[in-house]
Amino acid sequence: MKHLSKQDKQIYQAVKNELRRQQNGLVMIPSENFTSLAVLEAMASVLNNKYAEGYPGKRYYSGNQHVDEVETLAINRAKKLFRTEYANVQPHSGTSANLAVYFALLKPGDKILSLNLTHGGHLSHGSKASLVSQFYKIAHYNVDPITNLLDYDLLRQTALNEKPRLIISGFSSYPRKINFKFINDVAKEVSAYHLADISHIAGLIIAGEHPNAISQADVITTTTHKTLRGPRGAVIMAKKELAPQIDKAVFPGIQGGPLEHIIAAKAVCFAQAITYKFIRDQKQTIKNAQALAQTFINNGLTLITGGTDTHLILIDLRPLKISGKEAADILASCNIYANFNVIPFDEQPANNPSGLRIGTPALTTQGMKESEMKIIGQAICDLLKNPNNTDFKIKAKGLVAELVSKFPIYNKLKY
Ligand code: DSN
Repeated sequence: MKHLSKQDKQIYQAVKNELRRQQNGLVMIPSENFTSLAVLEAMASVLNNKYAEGYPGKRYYSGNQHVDEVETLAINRAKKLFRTEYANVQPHSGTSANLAVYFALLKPGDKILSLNLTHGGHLSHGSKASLVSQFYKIAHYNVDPITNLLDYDLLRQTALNEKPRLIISGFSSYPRKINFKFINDVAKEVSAYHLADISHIAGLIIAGEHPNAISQADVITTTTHKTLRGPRGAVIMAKKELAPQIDKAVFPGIQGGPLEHIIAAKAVCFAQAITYKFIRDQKQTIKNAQALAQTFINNGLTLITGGTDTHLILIDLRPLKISGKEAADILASCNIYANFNVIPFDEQPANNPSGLRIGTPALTTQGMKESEMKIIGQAICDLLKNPNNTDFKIKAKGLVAELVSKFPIYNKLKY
C-alpha cells in the first residue's frame, strides 16, 4: 500500500488497524470470512475504472472487450459451480439480488411468504423495516415455539391460506438443514415461485454438506462473501427461461454500472470454490461448529434447536442473565468477535436481543480444527458465565494471542 500510505495517511492507518484487528482476533461472526489474496487483488484492480452498463456483448459504452471477458468468465464459472442454467453476477449485495428477483417475478401488491425475521429470516425478505414491505404484501411462517425448528406443516398451511406469489426459503440465523424440496413442493402446490436465498450456506451446498437448493427452487440468490469466501457481493441463478426478466430487473431495473472489479473477484472466488481445498474446508467448518456447540452444551449453555448442522450456532442467553449486546461486548473486549442476534419469540429489541450468533467459517479458513474449537468454546463459556471475572478475561486474551500466532492470516500482506 505504498501509494495509499503516502497520499492518505488517515485512511491508510485505519485500513492497517483493521488488518491488525482481523489478524489479532478470532472472527466468529458466521457471515464473515477471510477472502484470498487473489480475490483482494482482483478487487483492487483497474477494472474499477470502467463503465460497463449492460451485459457482455451488449454494453452502453465502448472499450468493454476485456470487461466482457471477465464477466463472461464469472457467469460461466458460477453456472459450472452451482450447476445452473443461468447466472447474473452483477448484484452489489444480497439485498440487491433479492430486490431484483422481486421486481423480476412480482407486481406491486403481490404477496411474499417468508420466515419471520426474529425466527431467523432476513430484512430483505420482507421485514417491516425494509422497503420491500411497502411494495409487496408480506406474510410470514414461523419456527415451532418448543423446538425452534422450522414448522413445515405450518408453512404449508400458511401458504394454502395466504396464497403467496413468492415463497422465500434460506435464512440468516437458522442453524439446521433446510428441506428445500418440501418448500418447493408447497410453492408448486400454491402456484408460487420459490426463491432460495442460500447466502449463508452456499459453500456448504457446494461441498455437498447441505441439501441442494439448485433443482428445488425457481431462483437462487447468494452473497459471495460468507461461506463462499469471495468478495462482498451477490449472484442470482435461475432456470434460463427467467433470464431475460431477471437481467432486466438488475440492469436497468435497480442498478447502474456493474462493479467489474468485484465481478472479476467473484470469478476468482468461483474458481477457488470448485477445488478440493475449498470443499475440505466446508466440511471442516461444520465439524468445527459441531465441536463448538458440544462444548457449549457440556457447559450447560442453551442452544436454539439444541445444536447445529451448519456453520452457525445461536445461543439463548436468557438463562445466563446477560443480553446479546453485553455478551458480544465481553467477547470483543477479549478480541473474540460474535454478533448479538434475536432468538425466536424474543421479547427484547433487535439492538439488545437475547441471543448470540457465533460461527466457524473464518477460523476454519485459518486452519483451526475441533481441538481449537473446544478450547475456544471453553473460554467463551467462562466469559459468558462470569462476565465480571478479570482472570477469565486475561486468560481468554492470552488464548487468542496464542491461537492467532499459531494460525496466522494475511501474513503476506505487507501493510
Ligand atoms: N448481515 C448478514 C448476516 O450477518 O447474516 C445478512 O445480510
